Amino acid sequence: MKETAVKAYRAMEMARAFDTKLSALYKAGKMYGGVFLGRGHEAVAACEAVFLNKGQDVYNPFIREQAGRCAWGESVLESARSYLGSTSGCMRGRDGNIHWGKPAEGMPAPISHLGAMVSVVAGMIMAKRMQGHSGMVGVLNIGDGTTSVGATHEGCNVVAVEQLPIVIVVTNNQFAYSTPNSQEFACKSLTDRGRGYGFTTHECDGTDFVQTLTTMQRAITAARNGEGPQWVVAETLRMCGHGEHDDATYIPAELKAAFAERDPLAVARRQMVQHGWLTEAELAAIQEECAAEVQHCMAQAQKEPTPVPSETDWSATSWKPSRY
Ligand SMILES: Cc1ncc(C[n+]2csc(CCOP(=O)(O)OP(=O)(O)O)c2C)c(N)n1
Repeated sequence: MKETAVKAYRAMEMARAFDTKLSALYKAGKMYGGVFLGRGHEAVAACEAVFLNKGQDVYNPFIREQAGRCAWGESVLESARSYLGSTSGCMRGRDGNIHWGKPAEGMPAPISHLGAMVSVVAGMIMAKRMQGHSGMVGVLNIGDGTTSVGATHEGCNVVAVEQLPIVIVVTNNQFAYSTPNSQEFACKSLTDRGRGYGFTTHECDGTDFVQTLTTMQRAITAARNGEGPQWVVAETLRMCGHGEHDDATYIPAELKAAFAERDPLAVARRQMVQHGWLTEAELAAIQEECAAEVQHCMAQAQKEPTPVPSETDWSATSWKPSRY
């Protein structure tokens, strides 16, 4: 477990360093579009993706899963390029956001429409099954708010009926934009929703690194071993606004206080030392490496050209993907 834990932890540090830089650039007026951070989501994202294999599996992170993108094996350079509109990025400078993907490598680009990706991942996994593949698993992220969207329901139903090897990770960060859980759903727990579709369900404290790691391992292994679709509800708090344009003043002080000691990064650092997986000096070295890597990648993406509108072929279909 040590190697897996260290890999996941490093991805969390990289994502936090990236978010910190991204937020600074946003506040400096250097970003063209919205900026969406994953503060509070790092353990969930890193611990799911660390059990996946690029080339075999399907992984669909959403806007708060930078740590998952890193654990899947992507450099933060790709996210920097997407946010900054670099033509060297896989979206060729057209995204200006975090909706990027490399479908040929098993990571579809998520779209904003909540719930739409459930059926996309289901389709990708069904295609693999029709091609005779086995042993693959699809993991996708949805939020508490997304569980109420019609497209989510339709997609989940197909996943369950087809008994697809898919793990749906519901990160309950207590709010859908500014709407609190109490106004989002009337069932006792979001786990009930997964059970209703016919998924096997799991729950974890998404701020507890070790608990999240073992829960994800159990769910992903079960899906991979043919035990049908799995539904994981991970509880955390979004430690920021919906985007950096949102000051999150609607999050009650008591709730913030209740989570004050539970920053997933702080918990993970403590647990890495407690388990003897890393020393304090090694933790510090990883944090420094991540900060340097983020600095380098942001600087690199800022130097790269952005599309020239008059010369760019904006057609979505005329371009043949050669790289991804
Ligand atoms: C179909 C659809 N309806 C509404 C929106 C607008 N919208 C964007 S994010 C969001 C809240 C999402 O909440 P949640 O699923 O809990 O994820 P979180 O942002 O909390 O991580 C909403 C309503 C959308 N993108 N798509």
